[in-house]
This record gives sequence, C-alpha cells and structure tokens, in this order.
Amino acid sequence: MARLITVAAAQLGPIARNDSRSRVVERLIAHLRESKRMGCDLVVFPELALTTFFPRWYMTDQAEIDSFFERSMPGPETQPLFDEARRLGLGFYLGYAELTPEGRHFNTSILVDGDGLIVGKYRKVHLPGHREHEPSRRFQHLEKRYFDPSDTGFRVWRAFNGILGMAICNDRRWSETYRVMGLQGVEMIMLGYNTPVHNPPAPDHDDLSLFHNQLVMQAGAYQNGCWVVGVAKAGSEEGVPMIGGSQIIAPSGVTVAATRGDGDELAVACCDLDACASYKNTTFNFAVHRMPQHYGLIVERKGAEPPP
Ligand code: CDV
Repeated sequence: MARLITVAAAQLGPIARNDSRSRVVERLIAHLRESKRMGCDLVVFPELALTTFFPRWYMTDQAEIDSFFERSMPGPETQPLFDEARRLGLGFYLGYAELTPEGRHFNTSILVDGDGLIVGKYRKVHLPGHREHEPSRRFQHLEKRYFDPSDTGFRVWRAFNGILGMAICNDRRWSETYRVMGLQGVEMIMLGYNTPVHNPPAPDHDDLSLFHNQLVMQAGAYQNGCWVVGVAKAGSEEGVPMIGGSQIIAPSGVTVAATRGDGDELAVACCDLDACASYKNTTFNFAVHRMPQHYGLIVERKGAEPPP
C-alpha cells in the first residue's frame, strides 16, 4: 500500500510585536481546521511561529528578551493548539523560541504526532546574522546573540509511516543540512522560515530572495530524493517585508503546491513517500555512487582556503 501523507504548508502572515500568544494560537488553530477540511495528516508551521521575529531588534533587558521564549511546550497558551490538533487527529511541525530550565535559549522546532505527542525536537544549527548591535542596518538580525548553538544536530524520526526530518530557515541554504538527513534515509524534510526581502549585508541579492528560496529547497529535495516542505512567515512585519514562497517540493525537485500571497494561507499536497525510492535507488543511490574518501574537507575545514 502506498505511503501517502497529505501535508499543509501553513504559511502565516505577519505577527505584530504586541500580538498575544493566544491571538496567534487562534490563527494556528484556524489553519489546523482548514487543513483537516482539506484532508491533511500533517501541518507545517513557520519558524518562531508564536511571536513576531524578535531578532530584528537589539535588546539588552533579559526579561524582555525572555518574553519571546517558551518555558514549556505545551505551555498554558499553546495547550489549546495541542488539544485541537489531537481532537482533529492532525500532526504538526511548530517553530518556537525555547528557554530551557537550565536557562539555555534555542531556536527550536518540534514534530507532534496525531495523538498530540512530541515525537521529535530540533534546535537550529545555522544561526545567521550577528551578535552585536549594528546600528547602520535598517533592522537587526541578532540570532547569534539571542540563541545558543544547536545541541541536537540533524536527526530524523520514524513517524507518519515514513522517515521525517526537520530544519529551520537558514539551514535550508546549506547542502550539508539535507545530506546529513539524506544519509539517514530522510523521506520528508519540514522547515519553517522568516526571510526578510532585504539582506542588509548584500542588498544586491534582494531581487533574488524568492528565487534563492526555491533554488535551495528544490536542489535539496532532488539531490537527496526526499520531499521538502518549506513554510514562511511572510508579509510586512513591523515594517520589514518578508518573503512568502511557501511550497511543497517532490523528490523530483518539482514544486507541487505553493502559496500565492504573503498572508495566512495553506498550500496542500498529497505526498507519496514511496516516490523517494526512484531517486534514492538510482541517480542518488548513495551506497553505490558517493565517494566520501574525497569529501574529507567538508568536515575538516570550516572556511574556504584558496591555494597560496
Ligand atoms: N531566520 C533566518 O534564518 N533568516 C535568514 C536570513 C537572515 C537570510 C535566512 O536564511 O532566510
């Protein structure tokens, strides 16, 4: 019997700085209900889906910073999301800022199954941006300041009758992200993102933001023979325009469903996990064709070192 998962890429429009968690959770629940009506099994929400994208502001008051983080998951405000998902029998991927009991801060995603149980947790590996205040930027990108580096790396989980993996935003630009999961047999990678249209260090990339988004996710899907579900928090958030372009990509590299606007919107596709096999067993049969003896530099060296 075919292994089918019907997935919703549950894009969110902007979240204002003073929007309450409860208000945001209502929007997430509306997405769950619509996804159920559309026959979905799994709903993928964006990165940091419970608040505005707070790393755009330089803050020094730790209490203010911590107000954007969740101390428990589910917590009092997110419990209704878990309850409704379980009532509907829907699984979901959710990105949020995690504050651990030890006081560590992570940019995190979880995978929750149709019974409301957290079956996987991932903490973002590639934290982009900068650590110090850079007042010359139109807006900040202080992920390196507010988040600790990952202690999970890229894992995969047996869930939804397949092998699923998670990544977050900037991870999608790095081929290593997909390949580390590809080497664990991943069949579907879920990832949420917050991507400003404007890239302060390289404004010449701005017109290519949507193209680069699609390029990296399609390449990752094809080169690893897996589905990729990429989901934006989009639109103009606190004056900063962010790309949409949420999409579901088949192991062929072809986008099979995509959002059209930059507000709350679903893109839905029925994904056949067995479609991965024709890529994993032929062109990208890793066991037959990879040449890891020639890839040592990838883990030995961090930055490029041109010859003298
Ligand atoms: N949230 C992100 O990781 N955003 C980055 C921006 C800074 C470029 C991204 O790769 O989309």
